[in-house]
Amino acid sequence: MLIMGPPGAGKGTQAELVAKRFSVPAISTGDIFRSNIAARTPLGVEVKKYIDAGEYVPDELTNDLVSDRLAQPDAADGFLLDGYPRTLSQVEFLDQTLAAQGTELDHVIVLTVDVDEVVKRLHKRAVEEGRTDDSEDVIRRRQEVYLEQTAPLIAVYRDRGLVFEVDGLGSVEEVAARVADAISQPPH
Ligand code: B4P
Repeated sequence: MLIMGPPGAGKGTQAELVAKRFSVPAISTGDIFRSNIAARTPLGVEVKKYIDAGEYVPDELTNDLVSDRLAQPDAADGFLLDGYPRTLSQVEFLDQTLAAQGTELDHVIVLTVDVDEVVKRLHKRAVEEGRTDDSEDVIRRRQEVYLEQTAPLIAVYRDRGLVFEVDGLGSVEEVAARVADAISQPPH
């Protein structure tokens, strides 16, 4: 399974709930990058400049990290990818990685939330959590990058019959119920 949507749509929030409910690991590239930044690892030092500017981390770095993570034993019986893939090259890499493991994607959950709402959520998060990529300029840049590079991926997965669009407006619990309902349906 994977979960997509614009920055601030609630991917991370919902991914944790899905992971618990379906007993699979949630693999968030954003979280992995942030923990590397906090621990000042070589990867963290390398990716910080991209994240702080609202740009995507280069595909090679992101792909290597995901393939290492997917090779770990806890991902053998299923996983939820949160915020990956975000580019066409990441989609192709993921296809190859999963094919090599003899598996494939089943559900692609796309959280839909309008721009005004995501900007409101990210401003709130900026106050509460102080994330360096939640400043006004960076939020705007992240929206642009999403529209340019990630939104087109929805059509790719829709052509494969994997997309389930879920309304991301409402309480966390309301959205979680819709996500669980989508996951319980077979691919189209
Ligand atoms: P991510 O960590 O994926 O961050 P995000 O898009 O901001 O957050 P998300 O949609 O998960 O929102 P959340 O649940 O937190 O990426 C961060 C950066 O890492 C990217 O910009 C990029 O630079 C880099 N990166 C990550 N993956 C990459 C990749 N594959 N390739 C290249 N670069 C990559 O929710 C947002 C806020 O809304 C929270 O405060 C939450 O509490 C609130 N919220 C959630 N649900 C709500 C609801 N129903 N109602 C009200 N508020 C809600």
